[in-house]
Amino acid sequence: NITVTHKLATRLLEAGDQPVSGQQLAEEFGVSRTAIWKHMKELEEMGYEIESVRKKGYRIQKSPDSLEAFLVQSGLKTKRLGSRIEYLEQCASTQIVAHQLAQEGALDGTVVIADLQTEGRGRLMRKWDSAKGQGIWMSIILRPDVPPHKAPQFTLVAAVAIVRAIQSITGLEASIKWPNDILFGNKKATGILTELQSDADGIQALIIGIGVNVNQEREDFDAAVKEIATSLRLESGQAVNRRKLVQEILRYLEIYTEMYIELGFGPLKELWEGHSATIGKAVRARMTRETLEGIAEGITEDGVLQLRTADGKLHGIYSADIEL
Ligand code: BT5
Repeated sequence: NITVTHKLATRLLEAGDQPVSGQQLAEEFGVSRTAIWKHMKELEEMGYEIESVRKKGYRIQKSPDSLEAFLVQSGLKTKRLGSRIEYLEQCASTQIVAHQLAQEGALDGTVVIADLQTEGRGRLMRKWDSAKGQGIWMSIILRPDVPPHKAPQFTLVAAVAIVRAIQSITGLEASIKWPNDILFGNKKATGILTELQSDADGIQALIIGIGVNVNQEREDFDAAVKEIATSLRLESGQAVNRRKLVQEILRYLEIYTEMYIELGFGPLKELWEGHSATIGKAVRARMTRETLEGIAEGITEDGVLQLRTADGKLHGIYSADIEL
């Protein structure tokens, strides 16, 4: 049965390099050693490489790059985020699924992850290219007790969390383009989409959508984004373990959202500025009604971009597409 196999995988993943003996596993799981051996064969069929160390036991050498819930949860170092994970092989958009779950009462910290999105979306209903098995396509439901106008700040908080997580797993230094892009040079590796369910009482749920290009090669991108997109693999020259990156993103996101809720945006503003690709630069800000050019001087305590135009005027920008 699949659940014992999953639990075995979790047990061995948590043991890391340390082999666990068949005898011990048999005792822990209340089954025979032959049964344990059969489960190991099942794991191998699922794509695990298992080493059996003489006289010492079993150890996982390689696990499949799968984002199934039990795998993401094993070794996850969070209290709230990911306490419930809905993994889908395929869906239209994890945002749609998460909105639905939030409406049905899903708790703070619920995460929806898909291996493939057929209608992944960006802001203003733009398309988000979500190749199968090669990225992290996930939506996180938060239920913070903050007023609705603070929702956009969560995009900035998430950006800091993702940049830190990418650095911790790959050593790569990405930069943030206000408000929601994570870049290497001028190519986009990650987009963030924060959406809101609110009523007269305030925020009911925040749905933070995160799309990270992880293991795409150049030809894996849609023609529409081939020239403007990059992946962690393209940047580092190596395949990156998506499961570990998801775990690290959730860990940092939990730390930083808690910091934000307790202390406000102040301490995060500094972290954000430290990773910013926008501040101090000449930029063009395209908004629905107008386009402004000027120097991006900074962001306010509320995360609003401050743009100084040639006439010396300082403009507060709440939402725009920025060209560097
Ligand atoms: C974003 O919008 O960058 C937000 C993307 C959020 C995606 C996640 S995936 C999980 C969750 N479920 C969803 O359905 N969405 C979220 P925006 O700033 O509007 O940028 C969209 C633009 O980025 C597009 O118009 C393309 O130019 C470009 N783009 C599309 N796919 C891309 C990709 N995979 N990599 C880099 N750029 C891409």
